[in-house]
Parts: sequence; structure tokens; C-alpha cells
Amino acid sequence: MDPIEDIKAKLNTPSNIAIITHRNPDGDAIGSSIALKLYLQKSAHKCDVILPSEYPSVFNYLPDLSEVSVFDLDRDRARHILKHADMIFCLDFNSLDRIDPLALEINESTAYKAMIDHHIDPEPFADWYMSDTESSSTCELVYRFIELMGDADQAISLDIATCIFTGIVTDTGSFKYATNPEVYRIASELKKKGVDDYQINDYIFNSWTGRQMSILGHALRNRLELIPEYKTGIISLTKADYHKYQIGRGDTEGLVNYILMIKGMEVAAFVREMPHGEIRLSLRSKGEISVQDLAHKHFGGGGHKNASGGSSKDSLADTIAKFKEVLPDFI
Ligand SMILES: [Mn+2]
Repeated sequence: MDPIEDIKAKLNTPSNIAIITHRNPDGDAIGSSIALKLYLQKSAHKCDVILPSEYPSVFNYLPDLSEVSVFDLDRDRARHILKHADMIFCLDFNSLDRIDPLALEINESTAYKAMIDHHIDPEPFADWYMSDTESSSTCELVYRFIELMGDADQAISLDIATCIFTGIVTDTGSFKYATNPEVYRIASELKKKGVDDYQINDYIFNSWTGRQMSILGHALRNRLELIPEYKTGIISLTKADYHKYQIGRGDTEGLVNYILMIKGMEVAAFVREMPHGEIRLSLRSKGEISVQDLAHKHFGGGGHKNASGGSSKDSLADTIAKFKEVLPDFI
């Protein structure tokens, strides 16, 4: 049977549906989750969105955001939703370590699990998959899912369109990367629905605080190292930086991308020593250079070819040294 017919059959009777996305949810994670919820609700399903951890306030404009359940803040409510769920949709992640403490609950649940995602190598924990690494975003896939269900034109409200557009804009950096012909077609359809693309871009990208700007200034002025022979730049932040600048969740979002704004740079690394001591890496690249392979092989990470991340148990200095050592193999 056509996979979409399977899920259509499952969705034929009103169900309790939990929609889960990854930890530290971004615009694609939140946008796709709420879009799917608003869509499924129209068919008399009872839907709840569960985020493993808190969301950035940048996305406060999204419809229905106040209704989401945050596992870190209210475990009882999230557990209650999962306990009564007949179906669980897993959006914008494909391995259970992306939702850590929630993974246990998912594993124990006997609900029918459906995954909609665009990352490589999905783990086989779901019953139904819509997985496409060529798609820009999970939001693009949710749009296509609604189309395949057969009622995109009627079902996609302005609220749903706003959610979907948000994920596309965030995962493509406003149509700068990871695009494909479909995503422009879908954006056009969403615009026809009345999406205020200017306003959404303004909310997402012109939302810096003065403190965040100071962190960026410090990082670029004092913590940027360029290695021209490898077309690579590294920004590193120490635990002391985190204390001095009171750096919190989301404050360093997008920092790594500044390196690629320097002409000739093709690899960007943002390496930081988190306040609790863990070393984390965010990696970006241009063209055929795969930072995903680098992160996968040496830093226990993954992601996409041009945008990936990982972590290290070594010190900050040793992690940077190791990165420089393995770098030439991937250039
Ligand atoms: Mn995504």
C-alpha cells in the first residue's frame, strides 16, 4: 500500500495525538509541530505538542504557542499526554538521543509512531516514515504531507501557513541554503494564503538584544582565529566568557555563520566550553566540504553536509587542536 494510504487509514478515526520535536527546538521544529497540530485538529483529533526543552522567545508570534507542553517545565503534563496518545508524530529529529529524557517515554509507549524528518539515517523506532534529506525543512515536508492527504488548498489556514513559512525561513536562512524547486513553489502557495513574509523575517532576524550584540562583538574581535590555508575560521568561547557575558540559551545562535561572511572562508567552527564543562562544536561549510562527515567521525555528531555539530570530552584547547589536526582530511 502507498505509505500515505497507511497513515490516512490510521487518521480515519479521531485519535489522541502527541506531536514531539527535538530538544532546543528551532523555528522548523516548533513551526512544523504546531502546523501539524492545527491541521490534524481540523479532523477532530485531539492534538498536543510536546517540546523537550524551552523555546526561544523569538517565536512568540507563532499561533497556539502558549498551548505547547514543555517537558523540562512540566513533566507530569507531558507524561499524561503521552500516556493517553494513540499516535505519536516525531518531527524534525530522527534519533532518540535528540529528545533525551523523553526517549524513555517514547520507547515505552505502544502508540503508533510516525516520523516526518529531513535528517540523514533515521533510526528505526517509528512505524511510519516520511523522510527526505533533500527537503529544506520538516516544515516543507509537513506541507507536502498535507498535500498528500489531499486537502492542502482547503486545510491550510493563515496560521498553518505562518508556522510552515517560519520553519522554511529558519532552516534555509531565508532561502540562502538547502533550497530546492519545491520550497519556492510552497513559499509561493503560502504567500497566496496571506503569509506576511516581511514580518516573519523581521521577527526572526531583527530580534537581537544589546547583550547578544556585545557577545558577537567580543567573539569576532577577540575569539576568532582564521586559518587561510584551509579556508577555515574558528570562534571559541571559554567558560569564563559565559560567565562574564552572562551567555544564556540561544545567545550564540547563528554566531558560527559570521565566519562564512569573510570572503574565501569555506569552513566555520564555533567551539565552546559550556558552563557545565562540556565542549560543543557547531560546524558550517560551503559546497562539497562535508562537516557532517567530520563531526560524525571525530566528535560524535551529525546533522547535514553543510551544517552539523558535535561534542568533545577533551578540554577546549585540546578540542580545537584535534579539530585543526583532522581538518585537512576533509578539505
Ligand atoms: Mn529542520
